Amino acid sequence: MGKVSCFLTTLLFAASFASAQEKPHDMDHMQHSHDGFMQGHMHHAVAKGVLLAQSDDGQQITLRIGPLHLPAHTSHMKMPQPADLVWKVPISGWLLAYHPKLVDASGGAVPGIVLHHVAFWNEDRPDFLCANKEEHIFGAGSELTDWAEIPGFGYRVEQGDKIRVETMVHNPTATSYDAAYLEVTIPYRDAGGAPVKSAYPAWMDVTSCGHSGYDLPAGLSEKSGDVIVKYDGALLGVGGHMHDFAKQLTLEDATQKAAVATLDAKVDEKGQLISMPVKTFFEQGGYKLAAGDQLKITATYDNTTGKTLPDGAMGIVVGYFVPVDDAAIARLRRKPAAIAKN
Ligand SMILES: [Cu+2]
Repeated sequence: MGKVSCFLTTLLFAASFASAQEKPHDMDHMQHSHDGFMQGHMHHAVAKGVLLAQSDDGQQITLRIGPLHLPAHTSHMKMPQPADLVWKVPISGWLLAYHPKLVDASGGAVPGIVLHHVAFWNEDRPDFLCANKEEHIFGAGSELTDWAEIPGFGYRVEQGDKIRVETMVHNPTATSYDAAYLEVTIPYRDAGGAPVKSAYPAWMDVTSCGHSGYDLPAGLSEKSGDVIVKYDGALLGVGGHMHDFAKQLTLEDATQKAAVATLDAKVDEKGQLISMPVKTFFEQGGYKLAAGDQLKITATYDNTTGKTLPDGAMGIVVGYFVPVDDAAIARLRRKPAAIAKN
């Protein structure tokens, strides 16, 4: 099992219109199963001495997580894992992008493959679609997905917001890394500067608001879930997250009886996921959703292994949502520790 966190495809569409030079590879790699999304069920030994440091040059904040001691040929289950760390956001304003990389103690490159996943959760805010979850604002796996800036939009933070940083590492390579660091550079716009519009990550899951992973039966299978949008607004675009043997992910507005997006998975001859497409609505001013609309998400797989793959599937449509009335979502706060952690 497992490699990558369920991260956003958001950047996928961000990349597709914000930065034409984005490597296609950055925009697809979602094939790995993972335990990162709501990982309540994993129990790893804890790696000692892993700290989160930050620097701020006035335009961007760089977070540095480490040192990570990564012996060769070590699975994520055998590898001691960093405890969740908390990043206290030092500014009020908007986070504009997330650029992850891995380095060694002297700044040399460390291959992304040793990152199983990293996920950022805003502990102070609920997900606007699933209030039982924290707001999931960034994620990446071994592809070190770069979340490009969407010009004119950002994720609003208040000084002191606590972002929980969940990191899982492993090392399938033959090289040991003694002291690796995960760095995430986050350009931001200070609240005192020219404002940008707030966009919120929207995770629309075939398990509705439950745990994202589910058992994948042999052969053709289809799973659907739904979620109610409580706010008028628009989706800027959507991408998808599935695992191996994926065929298709669809998003419908069941209330409006409209197909929002159909995302056909690209797999290789063995069924390994190569990529999921991205559909943008940004150019037309976004795909409009109305408060009360029921969104239906459906994932189709064709598991050719002949056996059930436990926790082998996910189906998540991920996008950015811009509400008509920003204040309605901006004011959402959650009580600390309402969500159990491992
Ligand atoms: Cu997944």
